[in-house]
Amino acid sequence: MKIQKRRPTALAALLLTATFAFAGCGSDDGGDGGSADGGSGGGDLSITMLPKNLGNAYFDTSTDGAERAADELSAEFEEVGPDTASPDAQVSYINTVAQQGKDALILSANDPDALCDAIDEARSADVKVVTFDADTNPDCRDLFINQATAEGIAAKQLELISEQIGGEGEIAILSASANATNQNAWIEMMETELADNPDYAGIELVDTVYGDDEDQKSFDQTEALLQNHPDLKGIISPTTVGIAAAARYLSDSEYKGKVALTGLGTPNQMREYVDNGTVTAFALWNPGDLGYLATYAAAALVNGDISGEEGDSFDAGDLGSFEVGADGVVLLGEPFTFDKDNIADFDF
Ligand code: RAM
Repeated sequence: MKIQKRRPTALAALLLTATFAFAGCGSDDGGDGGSADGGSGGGDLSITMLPKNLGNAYFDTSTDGAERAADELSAEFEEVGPDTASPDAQVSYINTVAQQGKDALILSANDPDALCDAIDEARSADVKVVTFDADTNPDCRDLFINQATAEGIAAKQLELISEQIGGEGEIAILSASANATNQNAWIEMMETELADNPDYAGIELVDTVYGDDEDQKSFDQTEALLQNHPDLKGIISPTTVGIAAAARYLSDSEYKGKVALTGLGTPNQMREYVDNGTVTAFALWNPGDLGYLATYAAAALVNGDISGEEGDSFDAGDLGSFEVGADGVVLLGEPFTFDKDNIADFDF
């Protein structure tokens, strides 16, 4: 079992390198994977964060945001997690949180159903459970902190690929794991939109493959896609791990600048490929804000400020006040597009 106790991120907060175009777009502290020499805070509130997997820059940034919120709330905070993004690997961490009697668990779920028994037990032991990034079934957790609407995320990626391939031709999707609730919701909406929206009549989705949020597997799947579909015009990768691996493959191949690549990436991982012309534009939200918001939501549940009912509202520090929507969902904002004109303004 891997446990990462991370230092407070007050220093990282001071090292903000730019004023960003959207709220609270903070800087990553480098995400070194953490050290075992001290958790943050030490107050009455104890919070564990469980990402899909460790070693993913996206989750390093969401954990930094969560830890910053935990510092502000004087909460005890730790990040735990598996190396592989699989539901089985997450179960033992949830069991441990229940046994430890933590106040709250914040997790990005690797499966909508498979974790629910373990989560039920944790909730019976009075642990408040907040999903962020990738949800479980709504009845299994207290709240879901959603980065942006699934419709908005799907629409943005289609808009980008359509622009990049001139509205015509074959495209493929390189996703994360086959069970990922978040990627699957976005893919389903992209499929519906491709079928229904006349603007996309010239675009054909010919394949969807899974790199499991593993760098090498995503790289190999990119190569296979290009070999299997010689007429491929573009790839959408709705995962930060997938898009970075696909960009690395394309960048050193004959397809650079010929096969378009877009999706969801972090500016720090994609910068090189935007600079060298492999990628023109991609999207994301600020994972740091997402972790920060999830932590304030967890604290509001634990403190009894909210129960998770629709219409409940709570304060989320720098990000302001948020309201719980239908099905216990709290929405962070809208996806944001990064390109060569703005990518230098971001550091995460
Ligand atoms: C990866 C993970 C995460 C997803 C981002 C876009 O880091 O799959 O769940 O939200 O990509």
